[in-house]
Amino acid sequence: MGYYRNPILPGFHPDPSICRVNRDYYLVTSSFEFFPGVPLFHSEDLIHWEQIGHVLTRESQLVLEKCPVSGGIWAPTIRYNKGRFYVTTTNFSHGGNFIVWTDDIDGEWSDPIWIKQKGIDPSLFFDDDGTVYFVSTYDMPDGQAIGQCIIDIETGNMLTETKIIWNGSGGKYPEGPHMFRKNGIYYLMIAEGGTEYGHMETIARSSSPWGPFIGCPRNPILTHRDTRLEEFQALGHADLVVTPEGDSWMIFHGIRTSQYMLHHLGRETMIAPVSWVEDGWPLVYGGKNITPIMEVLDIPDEKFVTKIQGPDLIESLFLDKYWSFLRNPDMKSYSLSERPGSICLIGSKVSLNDCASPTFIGRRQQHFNLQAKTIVDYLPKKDNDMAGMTIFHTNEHHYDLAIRLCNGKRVAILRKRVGDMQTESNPVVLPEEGKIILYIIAQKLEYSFFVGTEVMERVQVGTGRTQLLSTECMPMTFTGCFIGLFSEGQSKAWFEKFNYTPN
Ligand code: 6LW
Repeated sequence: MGYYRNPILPGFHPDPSICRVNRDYYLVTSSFEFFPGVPLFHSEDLIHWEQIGHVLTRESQLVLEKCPVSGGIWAPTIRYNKGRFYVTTTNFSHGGNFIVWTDDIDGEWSDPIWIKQKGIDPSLFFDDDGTVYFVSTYDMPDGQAIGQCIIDIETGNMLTETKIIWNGSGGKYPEGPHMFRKNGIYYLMIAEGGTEYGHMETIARSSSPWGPFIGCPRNPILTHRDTRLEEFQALGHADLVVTPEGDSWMIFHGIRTSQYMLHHLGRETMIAPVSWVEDGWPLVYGGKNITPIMEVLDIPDEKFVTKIQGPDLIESLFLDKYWSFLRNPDMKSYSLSERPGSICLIGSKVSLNDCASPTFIGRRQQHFNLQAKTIVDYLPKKDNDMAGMTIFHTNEHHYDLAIRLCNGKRVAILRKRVGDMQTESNPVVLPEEGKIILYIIAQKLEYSFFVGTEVMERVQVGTGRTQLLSTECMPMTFTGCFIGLFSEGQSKAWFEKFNYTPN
């Protein structure tokens, strides 16, 4: 009996896709308005994952200018064929569907090869005869279906018209399609029901990649839509991978609610074993519900399963793989050279309240309970200058522990922006100069914000409910909370170290 913990990629890591090369697994997730785009992960055991970088690291690959909240990069697919990795995805706010490729998974990826077929959630299927199929959602006058064409993988040219190949099992929003071939049969797996609480995964099969596709009699093969108390909800948007030993596993995303029907960490990547039963259809985790601790029998290789992982101490260095900017950053606003061991954030007129690219660098919040801490050297010069640490979901939903001037004095305040409301806490007066320590303590229902110095006991500045940074409390968002550093106005803020410690 072995155990592992879901989610395998906690925090805002939605729309996962996976491929295998020999004994190495690679996984990508969507990134929307954040830059770099498409986080890229590696694993040797499907359970432990390490981020090795991003796929879209240049503005020539990823234009996010004026990208709205949850615009930008929607669902990606990663595939490997004849020595080359491919990722196809959608820039929802700039250009549509495209493919990038690399022959070195640790190196740079190509510039986009644009694909004319519309829709979202593109995927690639390389058939044994060398044909390359491009499949995505396809908008019809009366709804959405799954559309497919054949493409030239070198040029992206469509070699056939788009053909509707399946409408799904009847759920709304058939999307997230992936085509597989097993024992000569073509399987088409999709998500339906929308990415909220009605989300589900369904599958169909045919003797031809063009259909007709007949749905699995046990559809949906994965859902928590009818569960009331399961911690995980909104399961769907899956991809499949087969181990070298021939075992099948399914990755998908789901949410962990902080309280009834509210979540603030975004959609998180999970995994479950799949068995192919006598009727030739897949059975996910034996038909059981997906749980935080997964029990797995008969693992062919013990290394696939690890005992329950304790929380890891994540001490992030700056500008390493974990960190993201909002939209395309002006790199003149960031400097690692001014003071060794510090990052300098130079503010601008753009604030966290703007749908633009403020001076901000953040990492995904991946745990309900944690402490984040940073040390900042910051002397605001003007009344509107401020810098500090933020819990950021969108430009209309963020809590900012900020240092600013108030009646000529340097103070710490908690600025809370929720929708069309904004409040500022009573100021905590700080020493006129010297480094300040900022702390955020996150719990499932509440964030607490503190300030201190090497000599001053930390003082609470304010609190904020996770409820009001939850996806359900804002216009559509597909992302999740970040813990970030920011600077607004002309003054320079030097941040030293950044500790993210799950409790
Ligand atoms: C993704 C699609 C979806 O492209 O949400 O609701 C989109 N379903 O599958 C963004 O995650």
